Amino acid sequence: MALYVVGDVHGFLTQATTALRSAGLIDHDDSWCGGESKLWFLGDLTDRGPDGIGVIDLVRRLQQEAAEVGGQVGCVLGNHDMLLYGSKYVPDSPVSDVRSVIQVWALNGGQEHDLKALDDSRARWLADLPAVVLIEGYLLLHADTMAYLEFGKTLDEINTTFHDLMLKRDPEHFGYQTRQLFRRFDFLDRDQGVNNARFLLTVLGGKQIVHGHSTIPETFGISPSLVDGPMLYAEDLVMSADTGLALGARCVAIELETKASA
Ligand SMILES: [Mn+2]
Repeated sequence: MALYVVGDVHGFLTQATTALRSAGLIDHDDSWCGGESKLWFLGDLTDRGPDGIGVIDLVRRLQQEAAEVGGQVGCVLGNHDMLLYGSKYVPDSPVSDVRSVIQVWALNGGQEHDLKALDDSRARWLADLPAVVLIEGYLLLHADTMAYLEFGKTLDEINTTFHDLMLKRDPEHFGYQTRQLFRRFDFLDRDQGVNNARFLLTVLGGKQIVHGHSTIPETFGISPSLVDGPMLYAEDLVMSADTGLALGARCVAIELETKASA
């Protein structure tokens, strides 16, 4: 049983299917052929790229196909997934004193055709995504931030808080809470990064944090064309998995070491 993660796809559907095909998870028809493998996306399926809705639909279909053969496909909630969702239901909810949800979404690569095509079924699927997942000892989350602990002190508490936030669609809170997931670099800090990572793993469990959100080229100063896999840092307690598709990097399905694969 293998475990794969994919960082922020951001609407780059073709790049995502290419990556999944070369990992042997989908076939030439884009159908699941990964058997009992597990595949987790790290959030931000939409915005920036050409076909965010196509990416949502791909993940949903693979989720079904994988489940039918004992595999698993999942996704954790990203800030862009929240912004797209919020742009449909609470567009005027303030994110800051001067910006609303739909303004922040539009300024950060929001695509009008994605918003138009976000029907209730797709939106409900987004609302049901977990924010944090512990699988095979890996703590999967979207953003490299300690802000998750402001939503709860256990995985269940955090996920329930996000779920309620999505379902309630309360314009007073939605934007401000979404903003918490804009935060980043909490594990990169020279003094506190390792301590932060260790603390989060102690509270929520797991041996390594795996995140998207902050691209490897921007975070580590690497040319996008040279990024061909994840980046470990903070004494290897943290893995950065966002290769930076919107910067021109390729999409990579990263295989994580599991007891079965070791
Ligand atoms: Mn992102």
